[in-house]
Amino acid sequence: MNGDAEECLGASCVPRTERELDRAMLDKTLELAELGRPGARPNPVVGAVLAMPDGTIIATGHHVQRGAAHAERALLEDIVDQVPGDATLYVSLEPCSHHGKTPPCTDIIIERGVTRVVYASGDANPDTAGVGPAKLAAAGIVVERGPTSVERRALQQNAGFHSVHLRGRPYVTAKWAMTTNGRFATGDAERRWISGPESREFVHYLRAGSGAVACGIGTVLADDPQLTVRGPLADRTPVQPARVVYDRSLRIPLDSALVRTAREVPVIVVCSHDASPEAELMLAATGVEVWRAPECGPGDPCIGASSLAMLAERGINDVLLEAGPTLLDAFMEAELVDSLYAFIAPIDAPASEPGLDLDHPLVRAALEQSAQPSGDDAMYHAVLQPAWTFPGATGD
Ligand code: AOF
Ligand code: ZN
Repeated sequence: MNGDAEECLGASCVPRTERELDRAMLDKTLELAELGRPGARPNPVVGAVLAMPDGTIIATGHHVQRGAAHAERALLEDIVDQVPGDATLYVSLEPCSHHGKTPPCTDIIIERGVTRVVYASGDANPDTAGVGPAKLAAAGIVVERGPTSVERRALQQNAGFHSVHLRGRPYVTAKWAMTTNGRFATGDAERRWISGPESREFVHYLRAGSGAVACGIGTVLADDPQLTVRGPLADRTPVQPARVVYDRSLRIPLDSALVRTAREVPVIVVCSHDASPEAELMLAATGVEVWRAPECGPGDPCIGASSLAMLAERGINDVLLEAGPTLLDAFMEAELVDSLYAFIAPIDAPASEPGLDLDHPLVRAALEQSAQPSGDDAMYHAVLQPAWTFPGATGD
């Protein structure tokens, strides 16, 4: 058995056709939820559908932006009359029951006379977890959770949100581009980029959905990156991701692009507990936040769990790790890579260039997946730590 809705044995069980409708409608809520990316960050992306038993969709909604109406409320506020008695409200996340920046969704669901609610995954936020469904059920509403396979996809859709609540740290996605022989540099002064324009545009989409983009000091010294969302997505990204640099001994240059723009988009530099106080003062004067990792001493890459917990405390659910081979390897060794995107360009580079061996566990994890074309590159995506495996996740 795959864990999905059980075989229909008793008189009270839901007929297969109805379950298929539930699955299709929940799939639709997951699609709608994606429209909220990147605006909803750091809130979860959520979609909602109101449908009749014959599959007719009456209304849809999604959570557009933090502080704006939740998906269910956005949908129900658009409906002038009472909801038809036999309609079902489908939501990709359990309806909330708490007062946050917006009022509880349970209130409007009850007010509008909804009789059945089906949701895809639970909400890990302790302010509301489990309370909404109980409140709706107490009001006489039929409340069901969807099939496990949809639930797992819904959890993965908000992996960072669930990660922060259930593991106390952000979800870490490693991204890198390499040549067919695993090199991270072309060795060709004429060719700056390894991956093509389509891949680089996709990386801006990944950045926009992340609360922070991180790299190591080696990348800053070699490439002087900005790590911001640029291009067409920039206007749709209400809050740029923070930039995080793992820089044990505070070598980051004061004239680097990151430091120069630290007052526009936050820069957090993670260093060892004994890094130079003078360097810290100079960086602080430019608006950079220097964070001393308590467990990080000489020779350590300072990537320990405490620095990730610090990012979670700052409302960062997802970290996109755009690091070179050394830091990527350290994260992998520490079992801190949750998912990855690898872009492989159809070129070779001299073996003397830095890179990862093709049998490195990260590269192997990527190459085990089937490739998707991304312009001339091949894109590999692997999930190493699915959100439904987090302790306490509803889909485990
Ligand atoms: C829902 N539907 O569409 C979303 C939910 O500050 P607030 O009021 O926006 O509340 C944010 C919390 O509400 C968030 O942490 C999560 O627990 C839940 N998000 N819930 O019923 C939605 N976005
Ligand atoms: Zn809500």
